[in-house]
Amino acid sequence: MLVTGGAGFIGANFVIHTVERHPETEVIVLDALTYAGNRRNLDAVAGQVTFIQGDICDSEIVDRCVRDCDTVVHFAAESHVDNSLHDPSPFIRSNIIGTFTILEAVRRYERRLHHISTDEVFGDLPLDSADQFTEETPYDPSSPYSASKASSDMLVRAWVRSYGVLATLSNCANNYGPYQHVEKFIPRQVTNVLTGARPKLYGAGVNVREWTHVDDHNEAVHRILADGRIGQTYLVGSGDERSNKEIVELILELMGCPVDGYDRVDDRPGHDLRYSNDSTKLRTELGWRPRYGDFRAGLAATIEWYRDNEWWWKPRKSETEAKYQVLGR
Ligand code: NAD
Ligand code: TDX
Repeated sequence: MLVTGGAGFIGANFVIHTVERHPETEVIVLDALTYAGNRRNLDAVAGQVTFIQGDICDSEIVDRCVRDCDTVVHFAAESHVDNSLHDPSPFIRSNIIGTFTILEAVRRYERRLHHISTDEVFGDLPLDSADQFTEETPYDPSSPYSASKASSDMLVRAWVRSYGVLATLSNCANNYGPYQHVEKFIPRQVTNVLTGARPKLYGAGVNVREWTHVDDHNEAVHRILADGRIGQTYLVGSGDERSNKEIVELILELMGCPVDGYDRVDDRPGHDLRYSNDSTKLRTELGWRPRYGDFRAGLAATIEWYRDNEWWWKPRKSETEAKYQVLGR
């Protein structure tokens, strides 16, 4: 199995999960080690996977890797909305050209592909409504990041239909868990508290996200690889929706701080209001259920992970906050 982006947050957790629960699978990781990738995310499986540092836009490397595997699980992407608003170009390159390069190799060698995507391709939902995204919701991306992911999904669908590529797709909402980069919402606030800084809430903090533990997302990917129907899209989501304000207050409470100890900063331009996935298809067709039903407990464990692994996040904290200072957030 070739795992692109296997040194990033979700990809590394996927590789660890795969080595632990599917030891018969031989894993090759292809990752460019951008600012978001970290070889040490794979320390737990050192010696058990093959690591290749390379760019998914490099057709020679991709060709060699795809030729040597049966299945490709494609996580590699530029993944942070704020970065895409500041400079969209790496998003166009890695997310669109990179996915095109993977698709051409998969087509050439007739390999099975699973493409990892996001619910952000659907745009957003009204606040305080019961609406949900489904597999049939029309695409309506808001940010350069989500537009580039929507483009990559469209390429995968076209390659399935026109060339018979054996691909499935999944679109998950926000993930949390260990090894998530400190630029993202939950790790940023937790490491702010750990470094004596105040959490930063965009705007009024009313925006709502659906939070899924990274291991639940990865279990869904394994179910789709095992029994998913070719050409199909599966939405992944825990059903646990929370406003950003609620999350910041919960982090502060769990870390023993006053719950109003945060700053309000400028809002993100084009900020999506609410995400919520209807994952009925994944649940009924493939029997998936989230194991991390208790968000509070999952968040507490994630906070503990960041407390115990300062060596992992500390070297990236100041450069990340310097980027936010440029953005005024
Ligand atoms: P991440 O930024 O933590 O990791 C991305 C990885 O891809 C890094 O290791 C990076 O080095 C690698 N990469 C980037 N560009 C590359 C290139 N051109 N060639 C090779 N490697 C490259 O991202 P993540 O949060 O783990 O997200 C993984 C995937 O899941 C992405 O496709 C993202 O769109 C999707 N997704 C993320 C979330 C979330 O909440 N984080 C939710 C739904 C979907
Ligand atoms: O400091 C912050 N303060 C804040 O209020 C940060 C970094 C974020 N926010 C808000 C913005 C969002 O409403 O928190 C929410 C979550 O922000 P992000 O962690 O940047 O995630 P989001 O933009 O929702 O996108 C995430 O989920 C879908 C991932 O980063 C994407 O890769 C995934 O596709």
